[in-house]
Amino acid sequence: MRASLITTCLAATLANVASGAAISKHELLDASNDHESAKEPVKKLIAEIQQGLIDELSKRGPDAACNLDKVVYRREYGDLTREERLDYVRAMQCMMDAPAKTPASVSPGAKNRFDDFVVTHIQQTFTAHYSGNFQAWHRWFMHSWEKALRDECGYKGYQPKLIGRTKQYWDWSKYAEAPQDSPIFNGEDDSMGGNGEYLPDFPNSVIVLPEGVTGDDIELPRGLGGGLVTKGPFANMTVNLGPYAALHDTAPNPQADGLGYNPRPLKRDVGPAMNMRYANASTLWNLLHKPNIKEYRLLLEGPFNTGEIGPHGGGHYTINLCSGDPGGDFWTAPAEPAFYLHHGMMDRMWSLWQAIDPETRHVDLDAGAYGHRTWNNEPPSPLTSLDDTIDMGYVGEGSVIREQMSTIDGPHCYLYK
Ligand SMILES: *[C@@H]1O[C@H](CO)[C@@H](O)[C@H](O)[C@H]1NC(C)=O
Ligand SMILES: *[C@@H]1O[C@H](CO)[C@@H](O)[C@H](O)[C@H]1NC(C)=O
Ligand SMILES: [Cu+2]
Repeated sequence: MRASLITTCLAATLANVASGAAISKHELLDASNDHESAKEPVKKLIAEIQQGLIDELSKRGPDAACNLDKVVYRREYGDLTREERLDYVRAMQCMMDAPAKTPASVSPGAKNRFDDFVVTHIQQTFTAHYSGNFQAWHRWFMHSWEKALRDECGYKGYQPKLIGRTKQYWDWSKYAEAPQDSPIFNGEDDSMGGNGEYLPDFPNSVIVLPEGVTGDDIELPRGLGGGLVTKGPFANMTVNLGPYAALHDTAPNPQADGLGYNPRPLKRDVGPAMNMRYANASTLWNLLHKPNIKEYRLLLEGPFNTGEIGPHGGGHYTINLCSGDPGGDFWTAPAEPAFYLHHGMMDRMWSLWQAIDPETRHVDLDAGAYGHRTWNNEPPSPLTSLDDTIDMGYVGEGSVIREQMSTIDGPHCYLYK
């Protein structure tokens, strides 16, 4: 199964790589003006959908479990105040300092509370991606993260109307031309840490098509880092788990399941190429116009075994495919501090898309091959149902998919700004 997502780092030296020149912002924009021209229409469309959600909540009475008075908002990371960002960083570091709940017999690599989340994700990667529970599972995973931050680390970002809960998100389109300079990766003390140190001789990212699949491999310019993260709160952070997939220059995990202890420093190669190619403003526009969950998922994640990886893959791999460690490894991705901002955006887009046609989109899970219990229905499995359970392992309580279909019903009461 590993083969289906194989990516390699071609030891290529394209002219711009050898000379160390950064990819030009204009080169990318000139390739297509979609991103630029989609920015305003997307903003308007999202504002309209959000207004609809507010109207809906304002019709609910004072006794409703979720209404306009109770709802909380999750905001874009760059839109938080400095104090809010610092509190988020502090709470995440507190999770890294707290003991793991996962027993060493389950995962010798789980060294702290932050790692518990990585373990659960690695264990369930093949049933929680390209599968029917993908979005519901990650919505609950995010909720569990937020709850642990609040209950175990005193995270304050939960007061209604003052501060969004976590699920601060990263609007992919907002910094697509230069994500390395965004408030998320700029290396300031209120960021998720800086880019990796710039390594001049560094491979590009190549998405290799599996044998038998027609089309060309997709090669994208490397990012502007490649080495260790040396700035910001997560400089010198130790990654304990994974990788599961092969990463450039990273020793394999001592266990085949990726759960062994493999301490190493955080690495990134953040840059615009991946972000612009897969997660620009026109991508958001296209996503919001998909007529059903099957087509939505096909754009979000790309058709299986093709070079298209959609904004889900594009956001992950903006940290970089081959050298982002652990950001480039699908399985170990939650060990990358920016993971939760990326999946906040995933959850935001799903909730906005759902709100366009709630009657259908809060119940319809059939996403074709992506609607089954296993990854791309391999090995063949039943379709996911709303009654299927969600297991969070040592992270926290489980749930049921039905409870995850709306952000303003069941256990949830939040909107995105
Ligand atoms: C990271 O580690 C290096 C080498 O041990 C040290 O020189 C540097 O000050 C550390 N940086 C931070 C931000 O802790
Ligand atoms: C923006 O994303 C779309 C996919 O949603 C892609 O087809 C297009 O080429 C991207 N634009 C740029 C400038 O890369
Ligand atoms: Cu995931």
